Amino acid sequence: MGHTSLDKIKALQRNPANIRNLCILAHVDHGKTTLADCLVASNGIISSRLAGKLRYLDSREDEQMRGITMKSSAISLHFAHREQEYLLNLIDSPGHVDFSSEVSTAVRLCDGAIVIVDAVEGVCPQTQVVLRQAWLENIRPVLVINKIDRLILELKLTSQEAYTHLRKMLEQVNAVTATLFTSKVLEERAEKESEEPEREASGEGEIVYDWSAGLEEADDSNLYFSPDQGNVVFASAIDGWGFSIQQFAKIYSERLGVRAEVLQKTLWGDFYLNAKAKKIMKGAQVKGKKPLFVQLVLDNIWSLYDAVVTNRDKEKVEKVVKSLGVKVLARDTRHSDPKVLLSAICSQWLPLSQAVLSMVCEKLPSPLEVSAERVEKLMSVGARRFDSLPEQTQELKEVFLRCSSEDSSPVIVFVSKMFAVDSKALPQNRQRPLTQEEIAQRRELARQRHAEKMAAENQKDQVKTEASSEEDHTSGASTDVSAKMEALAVREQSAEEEREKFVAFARVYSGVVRPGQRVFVLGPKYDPALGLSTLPEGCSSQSDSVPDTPHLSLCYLGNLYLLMGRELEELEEVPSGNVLGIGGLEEFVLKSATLSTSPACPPFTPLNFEATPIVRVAIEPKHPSEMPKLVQGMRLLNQADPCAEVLIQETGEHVLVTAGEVHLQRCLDDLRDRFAKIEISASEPIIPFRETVVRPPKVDMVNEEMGRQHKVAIIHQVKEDSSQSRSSDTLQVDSSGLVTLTTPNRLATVSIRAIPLPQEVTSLLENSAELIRTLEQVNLSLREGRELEVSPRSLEQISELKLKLEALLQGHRWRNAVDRIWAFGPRRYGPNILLNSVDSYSRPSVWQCLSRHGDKPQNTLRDLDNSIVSGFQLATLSGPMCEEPLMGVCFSVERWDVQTSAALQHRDSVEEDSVSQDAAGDGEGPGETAGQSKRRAEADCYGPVSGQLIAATKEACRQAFQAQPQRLMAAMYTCEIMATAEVLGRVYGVLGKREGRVVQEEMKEGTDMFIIKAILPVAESFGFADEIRKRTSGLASPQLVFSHWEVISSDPHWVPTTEEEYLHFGEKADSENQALQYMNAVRRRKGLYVEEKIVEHAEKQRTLGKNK
Ligand SMILES: Nc1nc2c(ncn2[C@@H]2O[C@H](COP(=O)(O)OP(=O)(O)OP(=O)(O)O)[C@@H](O)[C@H]2O)c(=O)[nH]1
Ligand SMILES: [Mg+2]
Repeated sequence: MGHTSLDKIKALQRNPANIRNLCILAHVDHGKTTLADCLVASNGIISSRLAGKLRYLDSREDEQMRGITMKSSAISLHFAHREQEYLLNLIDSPGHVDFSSEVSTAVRLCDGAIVIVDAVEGVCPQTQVVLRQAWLENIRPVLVINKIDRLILELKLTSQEAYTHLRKMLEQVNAVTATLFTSKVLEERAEKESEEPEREASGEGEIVYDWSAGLEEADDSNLYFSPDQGNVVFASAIDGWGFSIQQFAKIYSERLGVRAEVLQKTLWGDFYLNAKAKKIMKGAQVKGKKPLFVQLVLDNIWSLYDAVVTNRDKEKVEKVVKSLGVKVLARDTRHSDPKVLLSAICSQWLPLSQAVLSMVCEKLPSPLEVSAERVEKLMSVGARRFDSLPEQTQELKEVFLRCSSEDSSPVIVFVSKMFAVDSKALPQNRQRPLTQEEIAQRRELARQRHAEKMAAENQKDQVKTEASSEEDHTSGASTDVSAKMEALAVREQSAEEEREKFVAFARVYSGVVRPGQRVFVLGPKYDPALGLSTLPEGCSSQSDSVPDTPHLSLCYLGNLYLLMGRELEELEEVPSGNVLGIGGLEEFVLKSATLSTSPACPPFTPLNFEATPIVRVAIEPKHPSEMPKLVQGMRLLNQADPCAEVLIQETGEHVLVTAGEVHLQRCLDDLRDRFAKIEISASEPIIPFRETVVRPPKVDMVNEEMGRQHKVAIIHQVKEDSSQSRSSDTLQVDSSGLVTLTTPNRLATVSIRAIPLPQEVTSLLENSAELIRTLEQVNLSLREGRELEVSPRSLEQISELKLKLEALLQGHRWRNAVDRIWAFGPRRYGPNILLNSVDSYSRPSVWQCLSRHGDKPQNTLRDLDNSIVSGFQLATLSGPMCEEPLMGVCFSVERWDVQTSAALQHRDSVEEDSVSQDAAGDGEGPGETAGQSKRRAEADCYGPVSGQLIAATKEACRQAFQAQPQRLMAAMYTCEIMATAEVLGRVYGVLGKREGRVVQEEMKEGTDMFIIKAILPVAESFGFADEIRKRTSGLASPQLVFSHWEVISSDPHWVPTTEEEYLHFGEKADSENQALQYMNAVRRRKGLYVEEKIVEHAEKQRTLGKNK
């Protein structure tokens, strides 16, 4: 516990004004955990000598081995500042992209963040991501520029150069914030405008749009990082020092006799000291003077490093030590590593924890200062408007803002993740030091036991002498057995205890939580309006009987814990505004949840996850009999990791989906060592693909124009065979690719054509998935006759999406296409479109929510409309190439004839009656022709029409898809690699070998580093990071982030058809066809038929057919 007692922390927890909940965010390796070490050391939890080396919060073995953090962990620290005592709940987060979901879980529980930037590397991709995450959650950041020592020792910059470098870097960081801010202001402006459309419409004359309107009024001054604002600290965490401008302002105000406030404003910036006039003047750069920052701050540090590390000048060191007034131990001075002496001096002169923690206390908000905006955002799930929530719910906002911990306030708790702890590590199971009384008791017990034993032995001796030796032998064996049994029982019990226990990582937003309290668990779909109307008035989780309500369940809180890094301390109660651990929730909470005593509380908005889980592997136990253990283990893993997904596929495979290779490795280790405790084997990563169609190419594989070549005879044969097999009596495919299919009962016919979507449209749809989902929800509720309150912002976005689609779908073929969109798929929000091109059918548009209230759509849905949509959903979910989802395909329904089903069913049922009556007679109904009855009999044996239509639509889509040139799409990663010039060539080599391509290469200013941005197929990425690291001796280490899907240009169904192609590729075309290899690999994995030699529907053959 260090030198702060548990009682003190408990007392501090009661005063929210002096609590700071904060997390440390940064790109990987910028020094988060090292900084956390320094802060932890300031509380005496670890020795300050070990700070920076221990990485105390990286408690897992693999974290220590790899040197990266993999999970976020919290620790509570005490800090006294300006006669006030503060409680800091600090969360260290990982920087590796694979674990960015852990960052989301940390950010949600905090009010502020320390963002760290490496002084050499500057703003990196994850820096931008974390700044955005902080922004999206409305938490306030402060900046620490770390690793200043690298500027001195590695880059060997002069203090003046370093100042220029730092200024540029600060600009970069602020540029990221500026982009976020601008987009928000513009968004707000758009919202305001859409709320007052009438006023604008009635305005006279033209409306002149001023694009910057709103930007000028909005106050952004406290948003940016600036040393004179006091929200920037310059540091070297490894050497244990850090400072803010204030500290130097204070030091120099005494020495120079200038007011501290003046120095505070001028120490950073273009100011210099005019020694003659004894004045601080502006314009250092123009006049070629040393800026104050260089002269008064950096020069001191530079000379210290120079004396201690570079020159190891003993005399100078002594002088410096004396002038700084610090004490240095003799053994530090003599130490062979100059860094020891350096940190001994620095940690007294400019202690890092002091600088950072005072900045945190002054600049970061307390739980009392949560902004109203943030509360509304947390409480309004999805597209709902805050003011459309029930009144009782809106009243809770007040409670939030007060952060009240009175007993009368409702309890509101958010659990952002569940983490597993060894049950031995829980405080109630931990061995603690014994009190005097207990020791005495134990001694007494031991004495008694000893006495009994002695007595028993005496007895035994007597028996022994009396009984025969044989008997004695058996009795000895029986005691042996019973001892064994006992041991077994004990072992079982301990195995039970050894089980992983889950602790919820949570924060109290209102009220006081206590162990054993009964609270509601609000599911993500819980609707407070519905809950309040079904539950009796005044019902709370304490009420005796709570009627069943959807998405609402009750649970009892288990033990409460104070999170202290590797340790937990038990607490009796936790008031509002604190971060805590809650036990006993594993049955009720999967990954995250909102808990409350009031049914009016809405579930909080889901966490923003930046990472897309993309790497999947199938997992099997080494011994098949251990399957149940594996299933159980995977269930635990799923709960313990915010981002990992566990699925069971239709094939029965257990699949684990993770964010990347490193994450995968960690999940597998966890499964093996903690959750399943069995040997497991994981398959090769399963690589996702997408299937799509493209426009017929104009040139063939040897770049000859199509249709001019000498065709080779045998191929015709194949072509004809295949075309024959494709048409039957219910299926027709015409030369333009229009597929007409009749249901087996011949009552319905659909004609469908597959058209490739322009690439921009596909990516637009893909990026708008969330929005399309909202749109679907709105449409669904409209269809059911309910009105869903949608926030104007969502409506705005929807109409924006529509406009964008209209702009992208231009040309004859796409006329009115956007209005004719029938559905999106798969899963109703995917990147494929079902288009209504049936002339005789105008159906309500998917955009109907955009039309003003009042003018209800005139068109109504035709019967069985839904079957067509379902068929389309099924077809897009798995394509004909290798049963992977489709992407970027538009299915245009051009004909849809169906006998009006209502009439049909009616007639059917009437006829059925008459038939059953007639059955006893001559068999055929009176007015019924033979043909009709036959048809009806057929209709009966094929089942309901809706089902048939679904199947027919699905099949028609698949056939239409196959009538076009088909392509596979591969998932692509982007990566940014930082490498020095010497290893650049090797990086390129590795990229080239793995089919990666470089999209950008630039030199990082002021360093000899190159930044390479490259794109790499996921399929080729396994082991990439390791290979790069090995080939460059650890100098370059890339992080892979999923970027987009890309069409693989080669046709998997391609075979040579012309002489030139024969010459070039050989008869069987068995030279490399990447797409075919990928496709066959997937088919083989899925147990589908793999056709290795004979090719059926090659695009070249069809083209030939057309030109014949
Ligand atoms: N030169 C120098 N190295 C530092 C400094 N701070 C940290 N490091 C080194 O940078 C490396 C990464 O430090 P960590 O604290 O583990 O970085 P992190 O941000 O926690 O990394 P992740 O948790 O994996 O994202 C370690 O080798 C540290 O020794 C510093 O101020 N100067
Ligand atoms: Mg770390």
